[in-house]
Amino acid sequence: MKLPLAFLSFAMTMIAAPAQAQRPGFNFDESKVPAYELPDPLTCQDGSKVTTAEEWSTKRRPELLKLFAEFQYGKTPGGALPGTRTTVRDLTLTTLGDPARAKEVTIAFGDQPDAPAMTILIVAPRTNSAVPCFLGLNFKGNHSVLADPAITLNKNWMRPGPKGDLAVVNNRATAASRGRSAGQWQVEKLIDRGYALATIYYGDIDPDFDDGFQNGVHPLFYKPGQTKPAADEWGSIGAWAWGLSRALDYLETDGEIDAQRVAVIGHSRLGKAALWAGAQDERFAVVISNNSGCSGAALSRRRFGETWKRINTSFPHWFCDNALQFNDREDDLPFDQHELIALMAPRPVYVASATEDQWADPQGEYLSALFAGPVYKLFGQQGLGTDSQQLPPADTALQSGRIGYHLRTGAHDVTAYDWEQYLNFADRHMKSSRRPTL
Ligand code: GTR
Repeated sequence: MKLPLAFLSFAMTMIAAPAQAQRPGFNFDESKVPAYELPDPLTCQDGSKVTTAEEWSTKRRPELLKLFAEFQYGKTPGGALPGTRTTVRDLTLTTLGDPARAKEVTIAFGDQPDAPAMTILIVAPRTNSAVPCFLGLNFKGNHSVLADPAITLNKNWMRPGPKGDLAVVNNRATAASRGRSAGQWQVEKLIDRGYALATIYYGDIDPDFDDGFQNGVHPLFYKPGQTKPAADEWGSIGAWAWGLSRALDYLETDGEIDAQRVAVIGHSRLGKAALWAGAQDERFAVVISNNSGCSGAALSRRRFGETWKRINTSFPHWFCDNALQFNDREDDLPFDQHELIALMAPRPVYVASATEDQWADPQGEYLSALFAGPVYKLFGQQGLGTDSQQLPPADTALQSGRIGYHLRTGAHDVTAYDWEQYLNFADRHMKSSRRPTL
């Protein structure tokens, strides 16, 4: 699939990058996107062509998964750990009123007293039947998702906010952070529409800083004598994705949640984690990437906004060490991110961008969604429902097929508008039907 130089310059005139998005040394000019050739999702490494859904599922899909693991996110060394301890604490929320019930489920990974533990906050509509659920990691603690005093204030290490912000002091959350991210989660709206929310502070699984993988869940998997992941083993995104699958293990045992109808969702770096979780774990019925950008939904070869080298330099712990080999060598990558989107097929997947989020390359996110389409077609499913390489107008959701997309007006964020689209998409694909059959 060869894309001519600057074929999209017309499209980008519609969403000129705002000044604050420009970072020196990075390209925000569509006319300067280099010519590039994308790998074909339907051509195997041995050159053979995939022509059936079965060939995709048995040959090409495993091959691609392996490549993404080996050269980007790192291999996940294991599944559920033996000796996991689960404790459930019911909560009485005073902020949402009677329509909701809530609990905190703490899963300690191992029987050591200091074993890493993640707490899933579950808020669900009060009904007699199991409900569909959105599962996502949060940035600031479960207590930030809803300003309700019943929710435990997270005590784990946390990245600081902007200077002077008292929500996080000395890398610990304070009471000022309660409800801080409520706008990004829209819990009331979810409950109203009949969905549960299950959410986990991502730092419970692996704190988001480069410590050579001494904390978080990585050490639990070290072989005797091993002190850090091997060059092809998981970084933090791999660990966060693993945590999402462990949360789904729990949801499968929770009679209040319909585990056949769980949408995994994430924003930004956690959008990257949601995509990697959805790619590896086909139990996720729907996968949603909100502004995931570089190493998430955006095509790496476009080198628009954040680049492969930049992300591996700023956040080396997110990826495996092998990823460094491709710094400034995007054209040599054995995959591109449209193939990550294709790994969800035939399950519904949604990619969302924002006009001011040029760092995340909305055009590259859109093209990934578009170019995953041929794999959906193999399954007799429609992808985006258009062949146009031009970004759709802002605030117009494409939802006719199994790949959804919208470009929201505004900044790098998750807003009520985004949730409205995700809920519509979930209604279409999860509300009345069970997980689409593979
Ligand atoms: C940025 C990073 C992006 C995105 C974002 C976030 O600094 O460059 O790739 O992941 O962080 O997660 O907030």
